[in-house]
Amino acid sequence: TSSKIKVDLDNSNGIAVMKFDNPPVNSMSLDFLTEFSINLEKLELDKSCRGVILTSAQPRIFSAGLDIMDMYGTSPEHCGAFWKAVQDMWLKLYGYSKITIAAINGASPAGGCLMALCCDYRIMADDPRYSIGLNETQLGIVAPFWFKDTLLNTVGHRTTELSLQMGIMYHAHEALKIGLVDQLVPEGKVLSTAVETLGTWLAVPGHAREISKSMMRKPTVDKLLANKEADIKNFVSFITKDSIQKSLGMYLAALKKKKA
Ligand code: CO8
Repeated sequence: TSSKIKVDLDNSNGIAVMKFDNPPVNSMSLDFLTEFSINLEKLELDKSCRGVILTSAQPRIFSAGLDIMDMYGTSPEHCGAFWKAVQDMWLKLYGYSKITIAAINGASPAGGCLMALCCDYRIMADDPRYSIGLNETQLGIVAPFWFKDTLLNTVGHRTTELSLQMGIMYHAHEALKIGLVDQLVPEGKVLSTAVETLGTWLAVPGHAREISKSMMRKPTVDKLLANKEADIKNFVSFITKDSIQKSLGMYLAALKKKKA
């Protein structure tokens, strides 16, 4: 299988850039998620790496989120394995010891937004065509508690309530306003700004920063760790329901119709 993620570690500054390269929309399939977690693990163990930037090699799209085809018309066994890969991605990234920055150079719905939210800092392309958010309810599905927690920890209770119930996708400017992203820059500067920003984070004493990060995030991570199996069971029984499969089917049809 060919690689869906390109990793480039600059040994002069310790900054690794992970570029998603899973055309057409960088959907997070089981293969993609597995490759992502392996790469992240390798970089965490690599002493020469000090921070990681996540970005996209595809034009206009950071990531379309979880691959709907892994959840639509697949077996309960497949759904379970897929969900475990989503959990493992989140556990690794949200609890990551090193500095992570999302360089969001395109659309970032659902799982794409989740991945960006797991980073320490988010820089987004200043382009009204790009939007970001947890839009799960629009697909007739429910973002699980740890997706909710990740958003809640970033934008607060009221915004999370509105955001999740309505399944809101925020345009870049709105995302900045509610604190879903930290900074907007012209598209051509997203990656260079991420590198510069990572430099300023690297200037902070690493051990103190790392403990501070863990202090903020560990309770949230521990909540899923304590409920991993139950969360998988829950997902499988929910996603394989006829009514939910029907919703996903309708959503997929609408995606294709939009194009025609
Ligand atoms: N999974 C699988 N296929 C996808 C996905 C996806 N997430 N997104 C797009 N595609 C497919 C499209 O169907 C289309 O296929 P085809 O070529 O066969 O028609 C192809 O990719 C290209 O898509 P578009 O033509 O729409 O490309 P555009 O460049 O016009 O738009 C977007 C790109 C903005 C990314 C657009 O495709 C889009 O909005 N996609 C949907 C994104 C979305 O809603 N993702 C949600 C996924 S669910 C999730 O991440 C969390 C689930 C939590 C589960 C909780 C359950 C309990």
